[in-house]
Amino acid sequence: MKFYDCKTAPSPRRVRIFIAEKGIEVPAVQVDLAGGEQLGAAFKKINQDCTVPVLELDDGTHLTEVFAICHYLEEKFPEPALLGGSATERALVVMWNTKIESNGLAALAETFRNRAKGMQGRALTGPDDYEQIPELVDRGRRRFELFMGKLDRQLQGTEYIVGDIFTLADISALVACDFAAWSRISIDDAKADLRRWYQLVSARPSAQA
Ligand SMILES: N[C@@H](CCC(=O)N[C@@H](CS)C(=O)NCC(=O)O)C(=O)O
Repeated sequence: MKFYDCKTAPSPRRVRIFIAEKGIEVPAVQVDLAGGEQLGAAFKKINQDCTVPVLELDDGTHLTEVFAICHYLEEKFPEPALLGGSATERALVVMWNTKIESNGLAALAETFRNRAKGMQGRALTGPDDYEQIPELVDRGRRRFELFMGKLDRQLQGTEYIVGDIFTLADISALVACDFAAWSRISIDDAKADLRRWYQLVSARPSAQA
């Protein structure tokens, strides 16, 4: 296997944490996103969507999308389970991971990509250029702040997002909370359960990945 990574980007970090929790070694190559390597002909052959992470399998298959990569790694390296144990847990992990992607990470990307100078003309990932829409900066911020309230309510009375087990949902939410800092969004004092959870998951060695 070969892992196409970018040390500074949030999406591949989700996979790096997943790999660290599994205790496996996957050789990684860094893709220079700031330099536009993802838009070049060589990388387009690997992923026509021009994004990282990508996991290259030994038969040459390229897996893109964080969830697809984690799903594959969970099948190949089942322990420790990071996508849930029972049918209900597995469904809840998919459910929360989907919510975190669409209401959390996408909201933050909206804020960041429509504001940052370096993202002018690159407001969306992919091979096609999109201009920034300044109105989306505040909307994305508001969406994420409201979503943190939902996470806080979900965490009332549970250690992790899906009950008492650490899962991909926690990994995705941790990466989202750290990505939020890029837009100077932090967890306010009123969200006591979210703060408690953030300290817990940030203290895991895998959070350094
Ligand atoms: N839905 C994708 C999102 C991947 C993504 O957005 N990756 C970003 C880095 S966080 C990227 O490759 N950006 C390239 C660019 O900005 O051109 C996934 O789950 O893997």
